[in-house]
Amino acid sequence: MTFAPKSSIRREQGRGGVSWIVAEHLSGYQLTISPYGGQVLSWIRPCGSPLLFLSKAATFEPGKAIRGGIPVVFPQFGKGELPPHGFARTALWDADWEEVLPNGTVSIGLSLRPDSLVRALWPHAFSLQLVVELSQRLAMTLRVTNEGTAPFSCSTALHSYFAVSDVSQCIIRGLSGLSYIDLLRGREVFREERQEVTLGGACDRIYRGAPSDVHIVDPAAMSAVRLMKTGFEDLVVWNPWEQGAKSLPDLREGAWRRMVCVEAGNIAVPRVLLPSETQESTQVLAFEPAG
Ligand code: TA6
Repeated sequence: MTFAPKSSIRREQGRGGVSWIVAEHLSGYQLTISPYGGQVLSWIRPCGSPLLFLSKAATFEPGKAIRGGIPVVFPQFGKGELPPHGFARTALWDADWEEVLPNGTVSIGLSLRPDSLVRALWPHAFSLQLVVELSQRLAMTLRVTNEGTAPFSCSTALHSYFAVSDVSQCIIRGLSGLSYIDLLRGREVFREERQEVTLGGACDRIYRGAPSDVHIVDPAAMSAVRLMKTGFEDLVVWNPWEQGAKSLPDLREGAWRRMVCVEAGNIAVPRVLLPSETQESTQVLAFEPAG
């Protein structure tokens, strides 16, 4: 008798007193999501290799962001009037569904609506929905709806931390010809001329009008992650490097070398949502062997 592999979903006691959603696709890809922050914490290949970086010094304390995985940035990117990267990544989201579809895809729906604390921070009626679907790919769709009677402006991003062997060897393909805002050079705007972008030091850039398809290549692992996006205009490339990492207590010494953030978002130009309008953005990640 042969046993056909099946997809599965279960709950596990996570850190910070939160119950984590742990899923495995019939192909062997695995995923962990925390309702705290609506955050994908891990995405693991069938062979057991993690494709996302999660800091071993990450704090799982209420009110603090988890360093790694794929934090959801809303309604603000970076520093500003709200906490850095907004409040979505430190809020407890509702898990609306956790199911295996007939084709074996694992589908998880999470949502966030403002509570009194959030309304005090940001007085706009909104709802966020994040749909995460695991097959041999990891698909994430973020929907922002203006539930109020007045327009509001917001930025969104999926702040993905990719695991790499050595960030100094990492190559990002697909950014050539784009203009980018360099946050380490006074937000000056430059043009990317390279077909293959490599990081030789700290990097914090918002590439504008990025294409729907980029590759994050890890030459040492002879592998790549393909990032496909729709409804996200920009891509941020970030690594703090050795000096910058020293100011991040939730990053162990030297760990900066094994991560690179490539973040799909609507950042350079925040989006204005009219009453009842929904903005839908999708990111699909796929592992690819890279010779
Ligand atoms: O991803 C770019 C960035 O805005 C950087 O400037 C850096 O601050 C990073 O996000 C991490 O931010 P966090 O608040 O998670 O430490």
